[in-house]
Amino acid sequence: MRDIFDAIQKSAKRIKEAIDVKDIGYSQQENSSGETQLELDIKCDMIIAEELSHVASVNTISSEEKEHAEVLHEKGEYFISYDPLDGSSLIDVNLSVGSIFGIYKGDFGSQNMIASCYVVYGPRVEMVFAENKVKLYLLQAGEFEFVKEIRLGEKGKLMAPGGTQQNWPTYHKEMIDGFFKEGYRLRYSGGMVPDLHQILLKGGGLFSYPATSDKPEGKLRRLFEVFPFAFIYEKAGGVATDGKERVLNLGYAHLHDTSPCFFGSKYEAQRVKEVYAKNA
Ligand code: FBP
Repeated sequence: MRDIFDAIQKSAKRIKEAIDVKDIGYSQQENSSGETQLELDIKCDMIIAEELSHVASVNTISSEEKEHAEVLHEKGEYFISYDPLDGSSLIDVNLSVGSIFGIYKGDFGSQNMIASCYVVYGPRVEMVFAENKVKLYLLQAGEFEFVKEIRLGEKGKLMAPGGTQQNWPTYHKEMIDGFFKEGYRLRYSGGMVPDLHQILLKGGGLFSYPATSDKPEGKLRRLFEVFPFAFIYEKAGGVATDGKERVLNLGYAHLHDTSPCFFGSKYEAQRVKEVYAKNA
């Protein structure tokens, strides 16, 4: 695992350098979700694939930016899914973006997940790595230094409601409005990594990206985004659900499958489960 951790750190430093290079625009290619790829998406994908290719324990990798998985070392025991530059469309307005990694043993799948990690590229570069504990690292003078262990409170103050509101189910809108009536503060940038990082570091709240009329299976991808954050939120003492069941009990049929998702402290997640049990 140490060699994977080191490869992710090397990737993060190289991606930060790539982000700082100006004039990287849109390529003419599309990813598996039909989204036009930034040249930066492709470059960051290549950086991670290259760094992981040097790690003998990595059997197979799967990227949000590529249709198919890629076998690197047939004798390796770890399978790694990653979103190389989540929220990349925010680069041109200078908002924070991130890289997300899911680490699985023996094969992909929530039941095989043994660690997960994300890097947030903002005013500072920070990394959160979760195995049994959730640990925060800060990039300082070219090295990631351990800062602290992260734990969520039972209840928070922040609300990050994703998706287009006009396409939310009525009961979902009423639930979100109810939280705001309780005094929750809106914190949503459109970047999954910084939005979830903020809730983790500020002690709690709720991030939601529900099933909507335009995205009935949700938008966020199970292997590349939802499972890794579910693992981190649970290890930090929080909850990750699709509204009906635990995210880490979900399977997947195709690498790019999506899922509605809610990540938060226990108090907020309980409300989600109650509302969705009655309505969904
Ligand atoms: P990409 O992987 O294409 O960047 O999309 C993912 C994402 O940008 C997440 O980072 C974010 O949580 C979500 O989409 C925002 O979606 P919306 O703009 O529909 O709220």
